[in-house]
Amino acid sequence: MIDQPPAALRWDIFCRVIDNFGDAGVCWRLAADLASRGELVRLYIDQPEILAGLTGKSLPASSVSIHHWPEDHQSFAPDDLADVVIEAFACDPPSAYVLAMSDTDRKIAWINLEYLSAEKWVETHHLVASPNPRHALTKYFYFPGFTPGTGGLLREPGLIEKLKKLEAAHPSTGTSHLRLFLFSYQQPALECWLDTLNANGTIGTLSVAPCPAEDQIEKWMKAGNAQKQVKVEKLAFVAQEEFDAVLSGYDWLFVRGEDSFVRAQWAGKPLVWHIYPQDEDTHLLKLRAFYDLYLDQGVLTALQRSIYWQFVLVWNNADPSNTSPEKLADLWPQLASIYPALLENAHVWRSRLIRQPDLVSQLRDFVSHLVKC
Ligand code: TRH
Repeated sequence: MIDQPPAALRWDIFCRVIDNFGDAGVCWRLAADLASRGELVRLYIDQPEILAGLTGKSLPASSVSIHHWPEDHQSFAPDDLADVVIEAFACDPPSAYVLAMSDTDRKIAWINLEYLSAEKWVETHHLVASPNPRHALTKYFYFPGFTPGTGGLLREPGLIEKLKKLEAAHPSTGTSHLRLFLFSYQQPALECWLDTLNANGTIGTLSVAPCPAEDQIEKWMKAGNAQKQVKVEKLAFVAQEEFDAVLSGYDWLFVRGEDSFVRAQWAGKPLVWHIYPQDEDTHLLKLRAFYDLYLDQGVLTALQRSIYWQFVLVWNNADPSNTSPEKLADLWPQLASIYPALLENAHVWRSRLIRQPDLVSQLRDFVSHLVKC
């Protein structure tokens, strides 16, 4: 007997943009991945204009339908509701939508897709049920993550094959000509790092994606810092599906937020993460938790791990009294000199991630039980 593919489900993804590109970027990647597996996806977003740069011009007709966040007065009939409702980052679907969910007999799976973190507690909170205080509805926390007890990472079908082709097309130039990619927030240590690159006789290219660091670099250059060996170039913003090809052309990836940080891991290159700053420095716990895992692949020595971690701390202005930007003058040459080990570490880490089921496979599996029961 031939196995029938599971019937497509209708998915509604709700996204509110807090800032930058990450909220829309994660939701778009999820939506496109689901659609590529035959699911029917609607993406409700409060700032659809942000998607223009991410989706590029050619949105395939088969894929995702994009809708403005529903107006307050909009009501929903049972047929308007999806089989699976994803609220991204606890954004709360419109109350009329929730009311309609509570009024129907249909089994609708309601998921809160949370932020990515490597912290240990994520494993115990993943898939925990959260009963609604007002309606007979249950929402489930879904935590992406790096370990088997979590919801995994977005990794669309065909990504690994695509990366292999990209790697063959952009072989590393070794350490003689550094190719550096930068996509960061306002970066207090940037000027010191640029000085260090120049003073150090590093030869290479620093390519800067559209981000606040561009203005800083411009000011630094206007202040009489001629480009010496390291040539600085500005990159245009590319559509999300072209972003992996951009990353694959570099040896070092200085990335930020959530989605570019994950893509840098798939690219398998040493990455310096500029984490999104949070109140009360909670982001530093996330930063530590990730690098604790990432650096512990049995590849790097204790000294190499320490150099990497110190560099990351300064890059994130983690403890301004202790991590002054000037430290980069010492740390960068040390970090650059261990590049081959860092590259191997990045490869081993990626292989480990690939062995785990991806986020969409796990999510589909989980919701398939909820919509049936
Ligand atoms: O833009 P980010 O900083 O996003 C965020 C937000 O600040 C958000 O509020 C916060 O919750 C989250 O981080 C953790 O960084 P991120 O996540 O890397 O998103 C950038 C997106 O832009 C990502 O999907 C990749 C995409 N991108 C392109 O598609 N093309 C490009 O040329 C570039 C530079 C990025």
